[in-house]
Amino acid sequence: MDANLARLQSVTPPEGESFADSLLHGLGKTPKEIACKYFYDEAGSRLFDAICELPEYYQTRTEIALLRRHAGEIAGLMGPNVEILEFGAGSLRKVRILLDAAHAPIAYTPLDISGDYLKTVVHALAADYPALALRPLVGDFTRPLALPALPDNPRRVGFFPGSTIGNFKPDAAMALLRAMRASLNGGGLLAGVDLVKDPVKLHAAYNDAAGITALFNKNLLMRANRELGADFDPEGFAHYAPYNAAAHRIEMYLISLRRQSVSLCGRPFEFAAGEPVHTEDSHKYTIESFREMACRAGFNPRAVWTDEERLFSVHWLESR
Ligand code: AVJ
Repeated sequence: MDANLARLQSVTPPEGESFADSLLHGLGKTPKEIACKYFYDEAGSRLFDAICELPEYYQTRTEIALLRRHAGEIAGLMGPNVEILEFGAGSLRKVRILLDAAHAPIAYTPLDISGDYLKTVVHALAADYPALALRPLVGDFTRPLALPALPDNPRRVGFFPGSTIGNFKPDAAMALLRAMRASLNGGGLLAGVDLVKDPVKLHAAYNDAAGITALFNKNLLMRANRELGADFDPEGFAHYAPYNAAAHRIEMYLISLRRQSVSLCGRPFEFAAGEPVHTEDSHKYTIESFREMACRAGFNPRAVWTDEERLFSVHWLESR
């Protein structure tokens, strides 16, 4: 047991909607949908880590290079003795860059929806940063959060990398930024945002040659089979991820390849041949359009960093 590592704490109210509720609701709708947050059970989190290593998926390596290149400046903007609160912490890889550059950070609070995965990855971090108080939280950052206070109430800064913001429609994204601002008690937010670009490059990033994104998408069905005893045939669905240029977003679907019936929680669900199930949106922004949205959410956008090809952006937003 690492002395600096607190026990995994749940911050999502237990009466909340479950995967089963959400799936029954989403598959009962026309058109059918599954909420993208359910990608991230332990298997899905690992598949996502594999996506981040793909040659076509430029996002992760571009963002990491930006964080490394500007770590000193970022640390200066964050200031000393902070608590870093990460929304959707995943593999905990990127925060190391911040922790190494930050001036005497006091605490790191990773929040993730996959408690199993968080539990596994947080130990290595605890061993590498013995002076840091680690407060792993399992929860859903789209719901109201009851964040536990830390002993000395350090200044809090938010970290929201990976363009996770892109999963939300613009109105919801704005509301989410607002809610994050409220949970930061006046502290700033460092956010990573994928940019609009050549649609061919965007398309390739979500339709990789190795088929990992297809497996990631189909993990929703596998997860329903594992956790809820559903009988989805993953071969009976195709991964389909077109770029909707007018809406500036990648849209992901699972398309039923034949007419089929699937049993879920004792109820039959019919799929027509060719019927889509919407599983994810991944919105792309320009630097300006993101800064405008951040303004409307009550932030003052300050520094912004991008790469030579303008593939990805990292934004420092101050609370107003
Ligand atoms: C983690 C939500 C940012 O939208 O690019 C990767 C998830 N989906 N490939 C993204 C994802 C398909 C990813 N985000």
